[in-house]
Amino acid sequence: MANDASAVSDARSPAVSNDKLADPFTPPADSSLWRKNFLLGAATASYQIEGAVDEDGRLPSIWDTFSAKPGKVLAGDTGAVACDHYHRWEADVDMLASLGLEGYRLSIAWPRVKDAAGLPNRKGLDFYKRLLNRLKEKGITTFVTLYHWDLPQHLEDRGGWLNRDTAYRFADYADLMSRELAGTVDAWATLNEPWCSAYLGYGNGHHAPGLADGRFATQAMHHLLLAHGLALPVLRANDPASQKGIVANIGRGTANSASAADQRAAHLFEVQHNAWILDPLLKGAYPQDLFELWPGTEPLVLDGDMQTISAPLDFLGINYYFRTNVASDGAHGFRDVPLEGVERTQMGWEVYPDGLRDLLTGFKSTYHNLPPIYITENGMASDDKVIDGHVDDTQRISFLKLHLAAVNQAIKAGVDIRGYFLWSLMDNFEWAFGYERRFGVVHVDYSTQKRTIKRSAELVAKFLKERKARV
Ligand code: IFM
Repeated sequence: MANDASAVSDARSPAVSNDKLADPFTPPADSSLWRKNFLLGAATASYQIEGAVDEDGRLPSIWDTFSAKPGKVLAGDTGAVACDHYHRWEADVDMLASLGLEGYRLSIAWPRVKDAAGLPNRKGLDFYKRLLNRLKEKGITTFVTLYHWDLPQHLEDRGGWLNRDTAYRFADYADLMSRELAGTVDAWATLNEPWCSAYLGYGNGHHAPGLADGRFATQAMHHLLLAHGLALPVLRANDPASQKGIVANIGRGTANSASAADQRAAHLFEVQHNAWILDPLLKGAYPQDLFELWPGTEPLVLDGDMQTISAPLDFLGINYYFRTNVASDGAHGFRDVPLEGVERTQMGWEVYPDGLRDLLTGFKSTYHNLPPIYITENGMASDDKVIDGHVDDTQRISFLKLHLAAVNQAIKAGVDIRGYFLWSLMDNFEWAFGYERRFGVVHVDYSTQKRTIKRSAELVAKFLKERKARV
């Protein structure tokens, strides 16, 4: 691990920043990222880029409803138009291919492909067929997420993820999609970040549908994980050649002091962010510490549910962004203690690549059945501006280099990591923060829909070209 740590500081050394203008991105010659089979791609999600929310029979989603409510999204933004990707998908695929990106992770809008009676909506299905066929023609590896938060509103009206039936409706939806799209999808992810759906959507109300109750959060999580577990065998039966997995966001919690109480607080932070999802998936049980943190919130679990949830995965998608420094709250929990003098992004999130390495190596020792990993999201928001036709997103270039160095260290420490997706291909609708926060490696001018390749994307493209040219 000593060598690994020095590799991180090497990546942050003055030598790197002096090199900024020449090439501040390309990984060192001994990095595993030079391996040609290490997939490098970019990710997006349906509601964040597609727009066209009422075209071709698309039904309302919980995010249409939520974002229409005053005060829920910054500046009253909604996904109604977003990046207009529904109409501009061909040019967007050309742009992706022109950057040499090898993988594309997209999500399907459930309300676009089924009508309220649960019957297929051909026009919506055709959109994804065209898109995936074109990606395949371009030789791009396709990762498709079935649920990236845009639940059909009519299902929310019947209780959403608080209603066990939604898990069965999800399995039906997975059945339709995998029958229709088999052969064009290299990897299926059932859910994106169930932590966000359950905790932000039902626990604190910051996301759609905007409910706030701890018991709701744990029950919604159980139904989300059940939905995942019910969908897996369906995907396996309909599309045996593809990989099947799930995507979890993970958070690093560090203790504000060496005191036992603060160490415990950091542990509980990670239980709440990571073990809450990973333990049921990989150990077949919820972590009991979660219910010390949130007493009385045990979900209703029926016989057989945990076996369904913990069926083997072909891959685990990991989304990582930042760490949280915490101290004991003096009772059963933790409180955030923001650190001074650390580098932060436009979101206020700390730039902390070591957290990614440490979590990945920690998971390898905690979960003996840890599946192969793809980093399905990593990136940062910055207030990027187009100046003379260019976007010089210096902080993002350094961020990506540091996080890819952390991934390389985890690989060298024995974690089986097979690829990395930039979040995001282009600036998009950043949920409760609307369009103000720009996560893309491509800039989007929302008044004209003009795309401008940022410097970070140019450098990633340069690296991919060099890697491809190597014999
Ligand atoms: O934009 C989101 C994405 O939809 C899910 N993961 C985190 C990203 C940045 O907040």
